[in-house]
Amino acid sequence: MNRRSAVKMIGGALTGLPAARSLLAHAGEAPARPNIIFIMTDDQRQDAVGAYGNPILKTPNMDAIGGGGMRMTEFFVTNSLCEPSRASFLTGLYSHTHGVLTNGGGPDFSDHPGLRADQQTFVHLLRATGYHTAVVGKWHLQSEPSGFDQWVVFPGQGRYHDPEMIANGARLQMRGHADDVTGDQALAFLQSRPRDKPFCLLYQFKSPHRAWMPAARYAQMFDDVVIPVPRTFEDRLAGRPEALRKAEMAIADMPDFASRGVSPSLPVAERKRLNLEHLVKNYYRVLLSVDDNVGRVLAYLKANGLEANTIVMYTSDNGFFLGEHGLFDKRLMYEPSIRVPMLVRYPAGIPARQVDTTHLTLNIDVAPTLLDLAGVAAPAWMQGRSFAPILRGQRPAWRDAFLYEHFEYPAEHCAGKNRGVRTKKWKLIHFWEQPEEWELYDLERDADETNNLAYDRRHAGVVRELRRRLLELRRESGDVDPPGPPPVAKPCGKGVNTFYTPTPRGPE
Ligand SMILES: [Ca+2]
Repeated sequence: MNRRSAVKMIGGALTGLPAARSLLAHAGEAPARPNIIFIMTDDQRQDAVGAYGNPILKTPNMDAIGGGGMRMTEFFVTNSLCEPSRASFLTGLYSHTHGVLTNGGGPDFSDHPGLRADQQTFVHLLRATGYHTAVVGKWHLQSEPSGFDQWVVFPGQGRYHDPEMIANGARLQMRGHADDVTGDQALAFLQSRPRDKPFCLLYQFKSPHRAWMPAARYAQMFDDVVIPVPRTFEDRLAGRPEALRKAEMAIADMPDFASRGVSPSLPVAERKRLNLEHLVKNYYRVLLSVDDNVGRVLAYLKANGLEANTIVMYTSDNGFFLGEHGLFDKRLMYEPSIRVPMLVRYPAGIPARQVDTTHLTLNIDVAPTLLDLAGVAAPAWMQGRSFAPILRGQRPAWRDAFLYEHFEYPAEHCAGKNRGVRTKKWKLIHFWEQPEEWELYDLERDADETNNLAYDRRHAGVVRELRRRLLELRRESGDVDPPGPPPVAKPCGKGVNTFYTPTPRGPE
């Protein structure tokens, strides 16, 4: 089956095309309530978007979303891992509340069920008020999609080329690149949807997740570009926790590009440099096919008179290290890992050309925000808060700090369990299993997060205040430690990465 016939088949098979009479009856009628297209990518850090200032990658269609509405710079995930963050976007809850703590698998969380079908999401709530709902592309939660009239998703992580999909339970073999196939499914949904209801489409891409396999048309893109080395590329993690040096996230040790000649026998410096080139170029290449497919859907909205009354929101489930601190992957609380794009366009409801650099907004805020914009009251149990007033150009009183948490350990990458609190100026990070370790960064003076002040006596007062705030944020959201001392961290992986500098800890 080629892609074009697949579009027709899925589009027709899932809903049946609306009757011609129904189409005529509603032609030209704009629904009173806004349509919603929620676009999510996988592992896209904030600056991997042209509009956020990327010097190499051009993303005109992503940029057009923010340009037609608001681009937010202080938008973060509260857990930089795929499944927990996705569940937070859907439910408006922290990981410790919705219960999806990890991506599943491994000795500590083999019974992890994913998001339960009976857990309410903003999609369930919209559907209950008359929205026609769908998800296409990457779902990635262990459990089957729930709350959708239609769903066409990749099993698990999905494949980049000729992916399988599951359409309302039925397995299908697709042809083409995953991002184009996802775009086809989004258009099939839009073309075949009932015209008498507002719609909510979750349009979710596999890119730019591992293994970064570009569409053929972009395979040679950036071949002649030299990727700049991040300022902290040679960071040897001096003064940082042992937990960090044990994390198996060193870009020198990435196995992904062995087939391109990056052999473990090469010197460390050379491996690092080659892996950086391959990683960044392919990460950017797959984002080009995302941008194409964002453009296809924006063009459909325009051509069909849906532009004004459709909310288009663009974000990612977590960020990604591209060589900062000599790392790849995510999980840690450093900025490249937790800061993701947030672009929102809604011409009928929010002004264009806005940039918000002020408010700390979070993945848990998205569910209440979309409900608010759709005129549906967010339930009191949601822990996030609607940022619709900010999108409308108001400046409401807002949070001054947020809680971050990461639980998937021991597991792939061996990133220890950690949580922390971030304000505009400070970030306190706590690896809470024994031996406990702390990090403190002054984000105004040390944006690169290399100077750990947690054990500096002059900052003891700041540490004390942030520890109090961390505890407060946890208690407010129902996260309370069980009685007794914290558990001892289990062993994971090979131990300490040898090419980092072991540094004695400062005073407690
Ligand atoms: Ca992810």
